[in-house]
Amino acid sequence: MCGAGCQGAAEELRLLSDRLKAPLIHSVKGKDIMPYDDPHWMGGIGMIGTKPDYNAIMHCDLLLMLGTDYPYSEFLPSKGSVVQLDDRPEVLGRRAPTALGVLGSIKPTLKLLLGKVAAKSDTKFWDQVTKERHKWDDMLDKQADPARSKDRIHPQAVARAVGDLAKGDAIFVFDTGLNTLWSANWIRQNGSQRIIGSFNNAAVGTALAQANGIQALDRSRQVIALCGDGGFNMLMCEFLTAAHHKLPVKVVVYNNSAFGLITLEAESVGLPAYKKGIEFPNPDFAALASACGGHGFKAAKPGELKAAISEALTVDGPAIVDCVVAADELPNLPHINLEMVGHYAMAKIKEAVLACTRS
Ligand SMILES: Cc1ncc(C[n+]2csc(CCOP(=O)(O)OP(=O)(O)O)c2C)c(N)n1
Ligand SMILES: [Mg+2]
Repeated sequence: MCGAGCQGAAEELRLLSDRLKAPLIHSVKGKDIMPYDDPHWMGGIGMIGTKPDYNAIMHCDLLLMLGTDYPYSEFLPSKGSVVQLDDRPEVLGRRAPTALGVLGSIKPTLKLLLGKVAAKSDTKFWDQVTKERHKWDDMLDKQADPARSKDRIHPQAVARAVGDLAKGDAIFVFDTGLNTLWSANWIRQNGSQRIIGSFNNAAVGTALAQANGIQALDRSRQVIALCGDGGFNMLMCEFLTAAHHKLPVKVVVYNNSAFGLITLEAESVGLPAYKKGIEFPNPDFAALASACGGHGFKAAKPGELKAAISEALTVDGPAIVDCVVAADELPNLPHINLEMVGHYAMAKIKEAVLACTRS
């Protein structure tokens, strides 16, 4: 399991993976280290991840945690068949009980390890995870197909279109919310692209500001901020900064007229979502872009999506693409327990009762 501490160690990771016949999985902060399509790179874990990887973590003989302080312990083994390697001593054993904690940087330590570790020949576990991974990818493909609905754009299709149309060395900046799940699960990075975000803080609204900072450091590189509408509205003034300083950032807004993740968070603990506080009207984002001195595009129907994104990516200067997306889209849950199902059902019942009693 590879985190951001594995940056620069892709070659050693591949060698170790081949030697041990061990699938490589990653935290979202480690996602950009290898191409999505590399057969070693099986995907992410947790909500930004896959069911095959959840199964792999829970059923492996040994989990090797490399340069990661992944915080969601419920997605990690609880029984201690874990060896953790990191150059931050305070993270060793912090998220999951470890059989062994090793202090060291990833690349040099993997080089030492490769000199000692014997090759395995049994590919059963590898084959199983690979097979499940291909099935999972097929499902993701279907969910992102722009032709899935005639009149509605599904947010997965937005992420996939941005990923497919971006330049080979683009930098994607993810915001926080449901949109993080769409971007992180559906963008297929190529190994040279970078992915940046407020991943530990999960600070909503910061993607565009980060994108401006990145673009100011390197004006030649394509920088794409993928924002929720709530997050964009919180810090929309940063688009003016982009226009003022001639930073050609591209902003893709997932427009669901809501703080989408908050609905899900409420329902997952059995509370009815407080729609008055969650839903909101939006400005015309394309008009806003022009008013600030940038370029504005809008996609409200599936047929408009690719053209809007591709024009925004090729236009000279900062641009916003307003993507009107289905607001009722549910993310894939790689692992569900009965308690979660119960809470969700309870929230839905409460919402139905409230809807009847209020009318
Ligand atoms: C600065 C900040 N404020 C509030 C939150 C809590 N929060 C997490 S996700 C979210 C909703 C974001 O809504 P939006 O940007 O529209 O994204 P969506 O979930 O709809 O994709 C909020 C308010 C946070 N993480 N950070
Ligand atoms: Mg939203």
